[in-house]
Amino acid sequence: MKNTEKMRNMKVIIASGNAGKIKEYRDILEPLGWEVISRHEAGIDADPEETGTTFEENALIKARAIHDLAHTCVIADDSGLQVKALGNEPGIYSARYKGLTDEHARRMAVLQGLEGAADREAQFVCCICFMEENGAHHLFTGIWNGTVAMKEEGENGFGYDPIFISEDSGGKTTASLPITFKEQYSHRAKAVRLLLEYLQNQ
Ligand code: ITT
Repeated sequence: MKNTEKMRNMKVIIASGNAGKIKEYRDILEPLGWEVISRHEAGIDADPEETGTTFEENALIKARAIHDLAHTCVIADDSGLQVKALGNEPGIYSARYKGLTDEHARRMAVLQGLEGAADREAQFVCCICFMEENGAHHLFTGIWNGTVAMKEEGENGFGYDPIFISEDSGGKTTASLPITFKEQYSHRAKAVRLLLEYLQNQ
């Protein structure tokens, strides 16, 4: 089978419990003909502990845990916001920053941490671990540079989108822009593009 044909018939489980991430993978991959199945839809309720110290390690942990149960192609995603003036925090702890369970509270913690800071530089990082049916894995990382806004703005997206202003957004927070903007420019879109390039060249 030709690669282009194979690429149109991919079936993959997204090893994530994050509805925002899963939606973004669907929005990018389904128009390409991929069958995108969430962990939940696959009937898997494993939520592996993220014991790694890097995005790459955690992405691999998540991919392997789901692959061990499903034995099929898996995409796992470890991602987060690194804020320079906060020593690159929240980073790999973005989903549990300061032990806070609420997304709004975590955004406020970042904004408070930056009170009075001149440097609001930040970047979103997304590491994808693509695990093949045979268990071989490949890592792809996308980075999206920007700054942290002075306050929350916008309703779209998830997580830190209401406080992230990417360098290519004309000064608007990601959450204020149409969803299609992220599909094209985000850290996740960049990592997916690297994955697609890899598959295309196999
Ligand atoms: P899974 O591990 O089940 O995939 P999670 O939300 O716990 O879900 P991570 O450990 O990778 O995933 O944490 C990622 C966090 O980083 C996420 O919860 C958001 O707070 C933030 N984040 C990542 N990508 C983001 C994006 O595109 N927009 C806004 N926030 C994002």
